[in-house]
Amino acid sequence: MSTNQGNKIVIQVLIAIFFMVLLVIPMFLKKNIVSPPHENKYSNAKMALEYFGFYLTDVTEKSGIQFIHKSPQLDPKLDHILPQIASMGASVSVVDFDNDGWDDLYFTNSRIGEMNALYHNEQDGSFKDVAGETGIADVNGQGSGVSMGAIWGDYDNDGFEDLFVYKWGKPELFHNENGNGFRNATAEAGLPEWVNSNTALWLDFDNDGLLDLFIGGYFRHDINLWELVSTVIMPESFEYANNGGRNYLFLNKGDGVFEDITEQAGLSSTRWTLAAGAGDLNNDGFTDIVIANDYGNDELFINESGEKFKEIGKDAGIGFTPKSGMNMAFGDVSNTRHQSLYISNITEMGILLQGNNLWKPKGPKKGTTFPKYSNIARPSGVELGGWSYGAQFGDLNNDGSLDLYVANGFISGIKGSSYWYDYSKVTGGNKAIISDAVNWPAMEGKSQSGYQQNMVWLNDGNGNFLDASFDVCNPAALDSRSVVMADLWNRGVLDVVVANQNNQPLVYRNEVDPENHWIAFKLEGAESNKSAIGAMVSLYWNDVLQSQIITGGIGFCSQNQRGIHFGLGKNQDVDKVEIKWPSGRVQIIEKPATGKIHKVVESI
Ligand SMILES: [Ca+2]
Ligand SMILES: [Ca+2]
Ligand SMILES: [Ca+2]
Ligand SMILES: [Ca+2]
Repeated sequence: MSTNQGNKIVIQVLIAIFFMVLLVIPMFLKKNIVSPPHENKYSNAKMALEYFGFYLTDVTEKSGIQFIHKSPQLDPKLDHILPQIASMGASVSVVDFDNDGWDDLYFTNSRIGEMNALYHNEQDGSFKDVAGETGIADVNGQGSGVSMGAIWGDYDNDGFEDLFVYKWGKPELFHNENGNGFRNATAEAGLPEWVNSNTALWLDFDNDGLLDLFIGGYFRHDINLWELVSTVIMPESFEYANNGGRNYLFLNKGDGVFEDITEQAGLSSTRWTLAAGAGDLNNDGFTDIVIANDYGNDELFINESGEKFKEIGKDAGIGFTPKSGMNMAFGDVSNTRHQSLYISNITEMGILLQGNNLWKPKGPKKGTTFPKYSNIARPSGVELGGWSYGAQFGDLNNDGSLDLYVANGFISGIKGSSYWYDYSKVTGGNKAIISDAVNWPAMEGKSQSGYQQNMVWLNDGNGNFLDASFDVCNPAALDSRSVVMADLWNRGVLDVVVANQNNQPLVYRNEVDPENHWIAFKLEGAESNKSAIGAMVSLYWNDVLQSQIITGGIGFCSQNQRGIHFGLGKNQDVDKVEIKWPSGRVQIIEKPATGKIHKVVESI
């Protein structure tokens, strides 16, 4: 190596360090970070059952789910950073599309010409792909963009769950024809021609019994990633980018038509939205929307009487400290009736320590009607993920407290390589440099936060979480994206399904200590929307109270089972369940029997 070359390398390293420092300045730095202990203490099922009350078995092969996600191939002008741009799209959503009482799974694919899959639950542990025959496989056609995720909701209240597929491309709505197939209802729905979206939600924001539709934008809506007019498509900043795709709120008119009411509803925002959740967070009977944004601040839109929304992220505490928000999960983590919010971000030891956020509400701030949140991720033990995407709460061991599964891993490229140093060259640039893709250093097959394990965090009952990732399963180290929990075989336990970028999904069958009891509810609205999306279910037992909200999409590009599952620990008796329907009705069932799934229709 010549002296010249040596100097050049030293300068490059110094520049890299300089930009790295710039990158982390607005982020949350912490001292003495210790990696989570990953000792394989209880490596067998018996021990896991004894110490943690459950274990997860990988049953992907047995399930017959052979779906393989393929990431987008885009305009050749993006080839040098394609793995980075094309890093999303592996998604999974849970639906019982044929109302046979068994949850089915829908996976999205993200390459032109590749098929999405609808796996029908055959009830014997296996699943069968019926997407082709039902008409919802072929949605990634030339010129129409590719799928990023899907949500299910019964928008016409005919008793069958309908499908909305959000894409980098043409959004598509499919009407469920009595569980026998799907009719493409996009043309009459009045949806936009093109949205580059990574999240959407079904929600009834005005409580009229008709599900409305929220779509979050990532890239600007006027960008066709296959036919770029310009390479100036990237965020203008890593911390305060406001040049992402616009968000949309569509009012369901009841006749299959959706009206764009974004502006009058106060939801105009052009941040880089990656995840969103909807639920009544301030207990006024109206569904609020909370949004996780990449390259900037997260947002909380409080619903003002079903007429419009007011963004109060900063006042509520969650709208500070710009990070890389990639997930939104709701969980009553300390059984206080209030939903905490879990937003995933990026943690790369020694480089970027944003940490994931667990926002816990502390009751209304003085003079306001909305909660004030504080981030308790660190004391709760759920701060340090990796390059985290999807995360979901659910009581995995039925002990009465919500646990957390987090998917990690960005790009697993050449082993031992790292794009982080190259990355720092652009992250320190000015607006003009950052926003033009041509300035981003070529990836050349390198890894960036690749080969990361997913995490399973167990709630100890006080809202403190223990890392049991290596104890309760063989944790995946794929580039995992979306995660769902569902009782796939109606056994009273939550199974876990993970969608992986450029890979097969993982299906985990959960085996839970049979001494831990449970109860579950499947709701059907009458005056409220039939899917009961937005309903809050509060369960009272043994001086404990836990609330859960039925969501129309939650996590990262995912949707959990529609039913609500509660673990009860050793308690066999429940005092009551209180259901607050979106219509405003409160329905109470005294002493419901445990160990069963209750079907509850809204009583009017
Ligand atoms: Ca089914
Ligand atoms: Ca329907
Ligand atoms: Ca509505
Ligand atoms: Ca638990």
